[in-house]
Amino acid sequence: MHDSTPVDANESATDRRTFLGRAAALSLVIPGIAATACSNSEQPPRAGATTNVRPTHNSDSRLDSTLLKGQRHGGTSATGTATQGAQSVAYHRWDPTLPPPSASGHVQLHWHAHEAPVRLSADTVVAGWTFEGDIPGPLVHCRVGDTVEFTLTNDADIPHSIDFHAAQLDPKQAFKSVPKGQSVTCTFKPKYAGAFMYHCGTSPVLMHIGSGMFGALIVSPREPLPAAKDFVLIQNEFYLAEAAGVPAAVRASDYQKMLNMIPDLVCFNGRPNQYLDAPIHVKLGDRVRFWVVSAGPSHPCHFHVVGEQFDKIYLGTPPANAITGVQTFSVAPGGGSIFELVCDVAGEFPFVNHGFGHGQKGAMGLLVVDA
Ligand SMILES: [Cu+2]
Repeated sequence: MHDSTPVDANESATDRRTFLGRAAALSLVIPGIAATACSNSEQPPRAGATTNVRPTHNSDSRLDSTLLKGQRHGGTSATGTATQGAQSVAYHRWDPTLPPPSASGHVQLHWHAHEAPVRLSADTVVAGWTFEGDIPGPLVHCRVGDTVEFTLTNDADIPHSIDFHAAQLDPKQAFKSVPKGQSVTCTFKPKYAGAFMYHCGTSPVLMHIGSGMFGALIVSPREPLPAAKDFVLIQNEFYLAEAAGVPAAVRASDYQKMLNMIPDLVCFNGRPNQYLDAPIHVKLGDRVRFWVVSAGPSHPCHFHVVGEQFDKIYLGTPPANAITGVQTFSVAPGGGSIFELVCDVAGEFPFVNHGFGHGQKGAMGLLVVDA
């Protein structure tokens, strides 16, 4: 499902040196402390790597804000390998189908953080910061109480990290940033069912989510929910610079635009209007369940299905806290909600962000109910 297009290892030049200079200002070092739930692989520093460093932190912590106050960081995602080979990157539809949960109850994941160009449409490729080479990152499905054992290895020149909203862990350990070539591992058992975001938590977190480092971990309850066609929709915004300064047709993510919060594109599953172009099909009589995550980085998703009403929305962990007969419901950035509808009418039903300034920028799709 997730293309991982090879990228050219040759890195160019001035941009990279400039960026590395900035990255050095943010350089992080991992203390030799192993937490019970999380550890960091210790490796010798690379030649030229700084060792006179400040403590590990992540941007969700007060410590992080303090440490980074007034420091510079790169304002563009066009770093390292993010633009290399962009012209040949293929488009693929991001499959919204929820895969079955792990049968073993043990989910073992080892992902890589790396920079890679990602094609959003026929004419737009972004310089992405990614988990596993795609935006969003891999879709994960488990059940409450399963064991999730996760390792992130950072292949990029700047530090990255993971922050699982489905977990309850000490963020200073489990979600800490790791420099290039190092890994961080954490293990947890999701306590609640729901549609949970994960993202890179490295400062500035706005830049890392805004450049593509986010995804969804879906946690089903132990007792299965009513049979349904299950789909995952992760809404995010892209804030894109003009193509100048990077290879033609590659758009870098622009930090200043992220701060201004006026996106160029708002997408379900990383591509504008992809489910208008290739709709989601179900059959008359089906129950449809949308697991909707708002990855942001800054805007909510006001989720609505034109011509339908939601039979249920779970306000908390399902199956508890369901409300019924709902027309539109907002999912906060960093949040997730579960929407169910019963397809008792055949036809084509647009699903939209009913905040139409954002719907119009790509957060629309089509649910086709075939008779
Ligand atoms: Cu990151």
